[in-house]
Amino acid sequence: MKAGNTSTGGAKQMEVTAELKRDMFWHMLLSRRLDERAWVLHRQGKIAFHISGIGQEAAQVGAAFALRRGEDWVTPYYRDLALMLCLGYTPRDFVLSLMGKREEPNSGGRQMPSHWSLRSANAVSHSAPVATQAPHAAGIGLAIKMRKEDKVVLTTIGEGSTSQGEWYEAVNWAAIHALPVIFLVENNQYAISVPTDKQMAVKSAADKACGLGLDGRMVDGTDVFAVYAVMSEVVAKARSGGGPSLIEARMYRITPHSSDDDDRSYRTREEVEENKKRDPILVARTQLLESGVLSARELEEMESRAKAMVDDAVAYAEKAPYPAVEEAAYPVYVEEVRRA
Ligand SMILES: Cc1ncc(C[n+]2csc(CCOP(=O)(O)OP(=O)(O)O)c2C)c(N)n1
Repeated sequence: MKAGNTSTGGAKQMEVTAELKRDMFWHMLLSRRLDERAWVLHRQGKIAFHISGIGQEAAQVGAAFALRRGEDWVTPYYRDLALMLCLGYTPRDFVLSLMGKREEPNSGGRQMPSHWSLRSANAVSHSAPVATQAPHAAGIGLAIKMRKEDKVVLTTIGEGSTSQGEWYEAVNWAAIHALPVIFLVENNQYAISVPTDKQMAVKSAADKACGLGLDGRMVDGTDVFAVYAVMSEVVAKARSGGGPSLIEARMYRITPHSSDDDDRSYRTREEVEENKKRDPILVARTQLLESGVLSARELEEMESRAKAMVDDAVAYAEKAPYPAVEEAAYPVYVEEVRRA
């Protein structure tokens, strides 16, 4: 993946080459095919739980590509599979974590799946209470500023969770101290069963920025290139001491909230079908095919490569060992403490 290696922050990132576009699309597609397989694994009874990022790939890939991988920091949220794949998380890592296997990088099989952590990408795992990743990002941003490092922090969240006190505290703190933090709200229009207009009185989560003293921007979260352009700008601004930004990328949650939710009880099939017309994979694929950046043959090759990687990840994870019972408390409690 080229994001971390080739992106430099600032104007250069705005030049989106054909290769970069194909690379972004590849990560979106891989994420989608993996995510779809997770649903199948759940229905086969092979995993206990899945929370999906289907429909949110454009926002996540556009954001990830604006970062320097391994230098910048990320405090993500549970739907960020595509974001994590861009930062170096592998399909094997994902399926291992779905199955709670020992080798998975989030927590060695202790965390819920999709509570991402990847040391090589400075990606920090979050807790299950929503919005707790936002104060972590503000804290990391403060450390970066105090150490005068050339880094930024990206933190993501669903729009419903921007109702939480922790989120306001984090944004307020980052704004006061002009910290290099990007608050990306992935507005998929539902918080479980609660639609956006029952969650906030403003039209967009980005409008909350004016009350807290930072820049707020809205972007079409189904258009990966639009998200990349906006993210590149605000990342460059944060890197050069211009302070935090609040971005709302709007899309639609195409799947139910999780594998344990029946969304037929609160939204119609017609609504879902209508919104699928702006499925970000469809939007990007159409753009790339029509502009000649991607040929039908290249697309087919990408599809078979993605399928092979997903098959490999499942076969690998199925054979991988679970953590041993004796290791359950480690590394939360180190040996010495447990013995004491
Ligand atoms: C503090 C807290 N309250 C409630 C929950 C239960 N919960 C988990 S996800 C979720 C919905 C969050 O919606 P949103 O922030 O819009 O993100 P989305 O899931 O739609 O991506 C809720 C209420 C929780 N995990 N933490």
